[in-house]
Amino acid sequence: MIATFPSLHALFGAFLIATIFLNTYPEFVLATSHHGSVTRHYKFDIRLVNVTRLCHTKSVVTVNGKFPGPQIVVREGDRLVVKVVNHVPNNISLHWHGVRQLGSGWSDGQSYVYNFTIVGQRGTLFWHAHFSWLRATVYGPLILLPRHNESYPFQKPYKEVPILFGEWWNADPEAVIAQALQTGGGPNVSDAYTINGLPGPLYNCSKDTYKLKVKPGKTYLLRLINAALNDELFFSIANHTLIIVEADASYIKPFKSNTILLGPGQTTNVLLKTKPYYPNATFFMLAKPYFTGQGTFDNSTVAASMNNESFALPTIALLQQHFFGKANNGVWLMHCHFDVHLSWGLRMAWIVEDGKLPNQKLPPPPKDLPKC
Ligand SMILES: [Cu+2]
Repeated sequence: MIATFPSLHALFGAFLIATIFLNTYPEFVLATSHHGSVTRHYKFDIRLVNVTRLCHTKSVVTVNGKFPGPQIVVREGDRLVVKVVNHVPNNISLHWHGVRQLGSGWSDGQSYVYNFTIVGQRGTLFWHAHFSWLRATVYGPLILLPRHNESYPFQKPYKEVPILFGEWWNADPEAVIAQALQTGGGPNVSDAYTINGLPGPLYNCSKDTYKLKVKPGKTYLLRLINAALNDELFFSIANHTLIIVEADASYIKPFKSNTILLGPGQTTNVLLKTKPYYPNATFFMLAKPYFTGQGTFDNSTVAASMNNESFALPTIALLQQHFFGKANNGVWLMHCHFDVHLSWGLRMAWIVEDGKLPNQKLPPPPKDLPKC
């Protein structure tokens, strides 16, 4: 829900909306500068916390007790060091979704100190748990600002606001997928979609709505992240047109749309221009799933797989050699970002071998890499 306030009240509202300051988060430990490039240190404690939605209270896995998780803010060219300490019984690993990880393939999907540099990317990405269905609650924004001396290739926004879409199960998502795998059927669908962790007013017994208070006649940059597990989502704001300026941490040629569709794992930046003067108006901000099938059990879907007999892993990475020529070697998991499909096995590994040039060789594993 979005509320437009006349300017007098707007000052108050401005304090309530999420804004981006680099040094104000408890999980942000310190930034050190070396030859102009900055290393930003974060500390992530994986903890169980009680969360109540739709009148159901349950213990959920979180980072630093937050649901959704804390946001990370870096600039292009920065090095990011995240120390992850796991205090819960579940295994966990974190995936830095969309980060190219050039030469830092070791820093993805392990549980230890992640250490990588943001190269040639700016925009919005996100991080999430990459173990079982834990990403239902373990996720947060990964905001890549342009370098210090660079500006956006579009109108400078008055404020920037992360908008995360998610799914809430009243039951434990780990139990939901465990039961589905046992029976062979589709997992129970979630009980609500959420915006910034809150289900909004359209669900039974829902007490929490995300409200973005805005000033009239200003331009806001909304950083949209579809962190839902199993659904493509349509998003729109009543009576407003969005200007899409970035997708998956790449600038794009801007275009206008009233509605956008985001698949799970996709991120995009949109500009929202608020109405000039609209006292006490509220506009709904809505996310709705794209849905064509019937029911959750479908044999042909269950059988879907990328590692069937018609496909064999190449021994050399032909695509890499032909099209990229960049050093991004290592072993990469490619998978559908619908978690239910991932659970059913829709995944494969890409092996990108070392090239001849020095920057095409994977460095040895860091000393602190956990042993199996
Ligand atoms: Cu992902």
